[in-house]
Amino acid sequence: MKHFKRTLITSALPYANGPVHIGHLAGVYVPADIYARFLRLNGEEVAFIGGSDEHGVPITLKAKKEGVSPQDVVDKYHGMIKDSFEKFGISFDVYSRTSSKVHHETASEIFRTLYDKGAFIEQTSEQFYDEEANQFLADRYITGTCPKCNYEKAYGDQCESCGSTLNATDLIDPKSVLSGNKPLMKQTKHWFLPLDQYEPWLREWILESHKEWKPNVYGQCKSWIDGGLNPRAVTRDLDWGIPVPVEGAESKVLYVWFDAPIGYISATKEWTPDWEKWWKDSDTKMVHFIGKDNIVFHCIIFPAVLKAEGSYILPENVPANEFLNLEGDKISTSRNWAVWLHEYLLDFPGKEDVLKYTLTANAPETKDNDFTWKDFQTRNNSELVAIFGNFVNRALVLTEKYYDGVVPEKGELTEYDTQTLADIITLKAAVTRAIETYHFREALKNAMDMARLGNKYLADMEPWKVVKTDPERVKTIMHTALQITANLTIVFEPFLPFTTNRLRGFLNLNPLNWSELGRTDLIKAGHKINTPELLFEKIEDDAIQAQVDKLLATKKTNELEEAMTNPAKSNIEYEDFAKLDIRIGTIIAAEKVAKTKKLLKLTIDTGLDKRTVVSGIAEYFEPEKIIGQQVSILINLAPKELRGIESQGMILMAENSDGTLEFVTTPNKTKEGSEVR
Ligand code: B3M
Ligand code: ZN
Repeated sequence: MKHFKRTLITSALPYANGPVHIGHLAGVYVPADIYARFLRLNGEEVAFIGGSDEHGVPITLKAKKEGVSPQDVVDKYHGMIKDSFEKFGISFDVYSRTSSKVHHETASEIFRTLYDKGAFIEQTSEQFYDEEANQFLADRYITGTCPKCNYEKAYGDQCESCGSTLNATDLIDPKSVLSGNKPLMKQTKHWFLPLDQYEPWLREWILESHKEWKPNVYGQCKSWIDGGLNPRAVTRDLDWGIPVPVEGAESKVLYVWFDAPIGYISATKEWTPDWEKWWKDSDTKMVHFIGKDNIVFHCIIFPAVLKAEGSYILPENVPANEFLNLEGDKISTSRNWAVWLHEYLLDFPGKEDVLKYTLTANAPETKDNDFTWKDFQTRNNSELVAIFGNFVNRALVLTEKYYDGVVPEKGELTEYDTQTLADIITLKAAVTRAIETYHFREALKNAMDMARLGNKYLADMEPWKVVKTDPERVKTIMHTALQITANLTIVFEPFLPFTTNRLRGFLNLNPLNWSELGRTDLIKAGHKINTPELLFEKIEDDAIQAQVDKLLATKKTNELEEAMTNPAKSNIEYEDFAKLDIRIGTIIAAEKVAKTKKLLKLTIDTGLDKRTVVSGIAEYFEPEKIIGQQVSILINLAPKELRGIESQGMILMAENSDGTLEFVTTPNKTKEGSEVR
């Protein structure tokens, strides 16, 4: 393996169109932060880069919706995001933003270099255009029906219901988000990066030379490459973004995914005048931390840009994570289905590390994972409090009690003592290997095993009993327990930096390096420790219930909104309405249709006849309970056979937002056969 002189860590730039949530932390920032802190503890030269992605259509749409300028939107959220990251202790060396001057210049320059080299192809194509708004429509400005699943609110680039990637021209019945009109097709010129030309190189660079990449990342790259790469437009017709620095490109901007990764470079420039050694020296190891939806941009498109430019290094690894779900549902900013970091900070002050612990212990490293508040509580109460906290507390309190807080001299070690101390070194090796290979979950588990080791050591040694019979032996036990405690301040430093800082305060110790992890003389006899406090506290049921209730309320609101926004159907003529023959009838018999969940076979007195109707209401009504119920029945609907029964008509039902059903009828009893019109 090549040895690098320094490591450049980038973390995906979150869109400044909303606050950040636990999915962001779990997928990108927590693992990146662990990695950065670990390398720094090892004395390595590290640059940890972050920033806000302030371009792109979601931001312009948000601005439109709120009636403010895009700059207002990004100013607001950039501030919020930066603040949340700071409070969670994400240790960026620089956190920048893509609306900065340096970034505009850097991205323009790179575009211009590629343009001058002839790296782009110019193509005129037909794009959707909104005549009323007088502008071309980006994919996100077009909605319509998904051709794959019939979801009616799919976007021009993606269907959020079935997850398919779409082209705006695939949508059935496309509409402009701006005016609601059907958009026209109009010609426009754009610049494309001919990714197809990079295919042989990408095949070699990724598929041959980076077989060590995570299977989810390697697999996605392989399927993109095997599927055939197409030229990709790197400019857009839009009025928010970086102007295309070419004549004849008025009212065009760089595609957000062209400029955003360049944001890593711009941020480095803002951080240090010596930025080139980070980006152009093959002794720098570059690692991109991202979520799985960003893989193609970081493994294929951005590397192709860097390769075309010619003077930049390429990523050494891209340890992308899968997604974190929340209580069984996909996290969604627009549906407010998320745990927002700024809200967590208010609800659980001082518990930043607890969330980070839970998110790492349950990180979506190899598959999508679920965050539940119950699991959060269990991780805190049964792991942090019951194991880590309990051990540390015992070690410190007993030292205080027996020796007034002065570390005792050790005597001769037993085999058990020696083995315990040796286990620390074994665990150190395991944590190190896991972090170096981006297995942060496993690394944390091994770190926790060190706390378990301490907890078990004290439980087995029972100094509180031995003190009565052999006080000399207790000195050795406590001396050993304190060495384990001191080692915990190192091994947890990458994961729980606020906690290790407090623990060092209790122990009256200075920060130590990773190389010192495993030593058995970190804390010397005669050293005075401080009066201990609790390292973690229990989280009670009511605090958890409050969070669950908050999510339930969100769910209710969403369902209601969806029901309200059920769009009206288009107008019809009175003649069409008059064709419906709706009467009041009474249910006189009802039974379940065998082998179905939803169907009831009803006999209805319509005033004209008694007829059979098969109705999909069995999930909501028991057959016995609806005898005598009056209904509205459409009697001239063409008969239809359902499960071998001929259904003659249809009864009308109203659907509540939660999917439950109500009969549509009159407030007073009405004679069967009365017409509804
Ligand atoms: N803003 C997309 C995202 O948040 C995008 C990442 C840019 S990284 C250069 O998923
Ligand atoms: Zn769909």
